[in-house]
Amino acid sequence: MHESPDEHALERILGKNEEMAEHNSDHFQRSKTCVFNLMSAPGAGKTSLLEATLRSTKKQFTSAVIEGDMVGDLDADRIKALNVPVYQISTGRSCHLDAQMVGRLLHAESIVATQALFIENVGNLVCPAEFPLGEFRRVVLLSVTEGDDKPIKYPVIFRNCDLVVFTKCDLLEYVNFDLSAAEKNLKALNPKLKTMRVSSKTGDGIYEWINWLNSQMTEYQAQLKNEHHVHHAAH
Ligand SMILES: Nc1nc2c(ncn2[C@@H]2O[C@H](COP(=O)(O)OP(=O)(O)O)[C@@H](O)[C@H]2O)c(=O)[nH]1
Ligand SMILES: [Mg+2]
Repeated sequence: MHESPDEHALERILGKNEEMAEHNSDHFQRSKTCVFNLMSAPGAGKTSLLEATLRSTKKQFTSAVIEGDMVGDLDADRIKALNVPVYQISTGRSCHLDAQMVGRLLHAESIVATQALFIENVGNLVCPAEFPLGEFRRVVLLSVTEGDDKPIKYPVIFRNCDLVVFTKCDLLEYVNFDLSAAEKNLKALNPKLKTMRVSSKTGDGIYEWINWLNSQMTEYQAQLKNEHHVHHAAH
């Protein structure tokens, strides 16, 4: 069977993105910046989780944020209100961030200086999955209002991530979301995948999430020290 020209073009674009992502990753390693790429469907609670995280971790580590959105800077304003450095990327018609867009910010003062960099990707469960940005860890949020079948419908993003955070768990009693079925579906895709349950509204699970962030940052620094390069587990 012949591949269509479109498939060749897509392969080229993805290959170029991989190269750029490697380049970004090298820069982040030099400045010892531990990068988390947060992905989800629109409205799953990425900005809310970031707000809860930034409020609770001010004394633990320094943070900066990149906000990816097709248009507007509403989320960036929410982060700015917490006095955390934030950089907006408007993707226009593109439904995901790519490594080149992130690459333009590699020398930004607060990105070079920060210990943790959170990248809020464009809300979408399809396209961001194929475009690594140079991150150390990839996190996918799945809100309990979306349905426990989403890992089956969007396998690529859930297979290629390090952690799935079930969000809005305060709403569990109002929705038909079978957490153990969702976990089973995720383990079928990736047996090593870690999951956790949070509510940014009540604060439940936030402590465990922040512990996970701290453990990943410690691992990142240890890898940099011992091996002079880091492993991107999920890609
Ligand atoms: N009940 C509840 N609502 C939440 C929670 N987290 C976010 N939301 C709401 O969900 C909507 C989308 O949240 P947002 O953080 O903007 O999602 P994003 O588009 O993924 O960044 C907002 O109305 C939030 O108030 C939560 O833990 N519980
Ligand atoms: Mg948001």
